[in-house]
Amino acid sequence: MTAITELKSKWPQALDLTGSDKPCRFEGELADLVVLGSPPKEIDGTFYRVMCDPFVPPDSNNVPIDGDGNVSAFRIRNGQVDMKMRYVETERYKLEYRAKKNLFGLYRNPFTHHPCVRAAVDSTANTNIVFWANHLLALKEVALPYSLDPNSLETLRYDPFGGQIKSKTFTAHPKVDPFSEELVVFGYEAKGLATKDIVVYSLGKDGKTRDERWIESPWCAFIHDCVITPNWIILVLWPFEADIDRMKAGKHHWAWSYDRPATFVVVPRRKTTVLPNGWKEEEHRVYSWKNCMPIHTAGAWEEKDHILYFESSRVHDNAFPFFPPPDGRMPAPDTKADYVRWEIDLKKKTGSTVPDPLVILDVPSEFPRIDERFMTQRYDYVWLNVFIPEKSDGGKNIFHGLNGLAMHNNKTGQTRYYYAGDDSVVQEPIFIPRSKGAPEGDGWIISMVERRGENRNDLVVLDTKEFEKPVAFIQLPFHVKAQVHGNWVDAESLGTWRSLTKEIPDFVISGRGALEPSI
Ligand code: V55
Ligand code: FE
Repeated sequence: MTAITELKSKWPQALDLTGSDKPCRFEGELADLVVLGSPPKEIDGTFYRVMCDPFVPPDSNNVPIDGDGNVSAFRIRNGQVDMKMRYVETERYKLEYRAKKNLFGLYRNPFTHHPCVRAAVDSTANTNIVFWANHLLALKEVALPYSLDPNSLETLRYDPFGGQIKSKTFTAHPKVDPFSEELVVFGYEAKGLATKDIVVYSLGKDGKTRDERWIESPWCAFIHDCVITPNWIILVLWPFEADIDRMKAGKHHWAWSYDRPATFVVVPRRKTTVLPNGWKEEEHRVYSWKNCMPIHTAGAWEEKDHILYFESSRVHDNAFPFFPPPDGRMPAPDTKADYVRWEIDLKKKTGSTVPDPLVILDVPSEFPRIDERFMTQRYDYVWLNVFIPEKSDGGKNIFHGLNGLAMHNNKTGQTRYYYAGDDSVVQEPIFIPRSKGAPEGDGWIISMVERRGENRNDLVVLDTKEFEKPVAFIQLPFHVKAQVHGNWVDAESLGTWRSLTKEIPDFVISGRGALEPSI
């Protein structure tokens, strides 16, 4: 008999395509999922998430962040949950779906793509799902957004803001300012591949752009996330460099540089921003620390008119070893990671170094999220995906073993943990307020949990009042890949209620059942 291990598929046996990261590629829907416990009746809305899920076997030299965006939606209402999954039908996905093989080579390197697809948009739309100005945006920082139908998840169009956006790129981490009711956006490599052009602007609720500002980046850096305060946007530059010649040689877009510091570019959000200390209206300022990777931000605030604070996760080395430095050096396997608070004094000259950040949580942590009704203001609560070492199922490294969630109170310094169980890993925590006017942090956290042993997932619901003990598990009968990011959209924002799953229209009962009236 032929053993199953003797037969090979056309999928590369890469680390990011096996085990927990094996392709999902599923599209479909499930009405009324099995739930353990009960999702609170007050929860009414949809959780959208996206995973990086290559539809075709990727180029074996490609990196784990370049798979097609596969979106899941979970509609929670009256304690009952429907789900739907569908790929974002990007130009790239449609071309490769038809060809049934990869036509795009390496991440963000058009020189490695098949010549007949070079004119196509090279976005996988795989990083974030954000609802703004009545568009459900599927985002990838290398290009402009795709918009999706929030109920059918059908892909509607590329560039839904109708050509107002002059940049070629749009961050996957735009930030909503709930006070000014703006979506604050940036794009880098904004005028094309490996350019130093950055654009910053806001989108009103009407979907119109305003306060557009173009600046030059200190170098062509990887700029994944940002934070906002009422007056400033801070861009977080990772120590990678892009290089056209390297791309032309068929190699990666990015190489880590041990000579570059993590760098923060502070840009005034508006022309009317009051600028401290002789700062000219058209200026931006650049501050840096040491070589490290502050991956994702939580939030930021202003103090005393000239001090900015923001918090982020921090890995003390290259967290993307698939983009090594030119000499190929790999990060130490015991690389430290933590969650920190940075301080930027705007009275300090551009080019200066910021002090060592304050360590808020000395555990490997990622995906920090806050109660985003307070974005731009000082907050007390932050939720993070963490590695609880004493509970770990056998020393998995920090990039593959985030086995719990933390809820940290910045005011009291107290941290509460939710541990997902042996053999389980947890994904980004998303906050849902208990009601519109609920105090900061009062509500629920939802997070996708992977049950490795059972090869399936649960969506966990935690009450922030009793964080250790879930109130519900929403059970998936199959395995989904880890999400990159997700967001909650309440029912009111989505407008007229429509079902996420199929509906059974009214019909006339045939009367042909066993107990029909003629008996
Ligand atoms: C990240 C993820 C991306 C990407 C750039 O986590 C940065 C960071 C999933 O795609 O394109
Ligand atoms: Fe991200």
